[in-house]
Amino acid sequence: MSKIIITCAVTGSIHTPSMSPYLPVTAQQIIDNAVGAAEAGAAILHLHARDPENGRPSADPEHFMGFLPQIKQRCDAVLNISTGGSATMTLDQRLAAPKLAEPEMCSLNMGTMNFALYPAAARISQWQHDWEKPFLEGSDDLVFKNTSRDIAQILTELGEKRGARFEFECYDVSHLYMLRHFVDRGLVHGPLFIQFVFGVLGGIGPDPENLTHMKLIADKLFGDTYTFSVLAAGRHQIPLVTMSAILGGHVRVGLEDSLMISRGVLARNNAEQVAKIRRIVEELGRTVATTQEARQMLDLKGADRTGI
Ligand code: KMH
Ligand code: ZN
Repeated sequence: MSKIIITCAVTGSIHTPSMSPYLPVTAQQIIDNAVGAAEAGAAILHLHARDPENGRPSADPEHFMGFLPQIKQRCDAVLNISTGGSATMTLDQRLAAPKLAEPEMCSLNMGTMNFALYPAAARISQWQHDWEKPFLEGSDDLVFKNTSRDIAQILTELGEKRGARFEFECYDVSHLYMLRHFVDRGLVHGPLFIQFVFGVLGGIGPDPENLTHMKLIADKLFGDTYTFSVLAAGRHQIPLVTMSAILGGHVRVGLEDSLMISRGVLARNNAEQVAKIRRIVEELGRTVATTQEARQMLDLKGADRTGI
């Protein structure tokens, strides 16, 4: 089996500060968490930004540049900037920072969907910031927009023009066919790095049968031109990424996807989750890929060719 790439998604735009005191919000918290995750074995760092004043998801390039250079100085991990941002942002807002930073890697969400966060609101009694409750509760009428035109624009602006390669976020089987469509249009070229996303309310459920089915269809559509990784939300994170490691896939952890380190116990930082999945995959006999091995496997342009 190939070496296994560990991705760490440091803060994201799903969880809010009232859910965990350990959610990285300020530039320094994001830097320390990212570097700690890299030191624990993460070869790729998947990065969103937040307003340091209140922890709200931010698309502001200033917020991204408040941590990207320092992370780059302190570790050699691949910097992967989200083009998903938050479902509340316009596409232009979501692309502002990655167009400026010209990273080696960006996420690319392969379909429009519901992105229902509101069930989490019911579990919070003490709100730290006034934006949190309406942000979560308003997601019952929120569309995470990723039309074919949006996808083509991201591929052109960040891939063709700026040399980024992609973490293709596939939340359902249909997204695999959309990715195949862009391969057929000549806008996407291998090696493909496909992130199977499980457990987002609006995407495919976190059932093991869905992982084997997504892999079956991806094998059929992409053959040996792809490798897959798995992320799963909340309590499903470790079981499903472990299953991915068993099936020869890569893994993604991080506080973007789950705030927990074990049942009922909050993770104090991202490195704890990276260390946990590293222990598991090494016990399974997998060898963790270095940052350079990840770059070679995914045909990335190199850290010296970014705008960071
Ligand atoms: N938040 C994850 C479920 C992105 O940033 O582009 C998927 C994700 C999307 O990370
Ligand atoms: Zn993300």
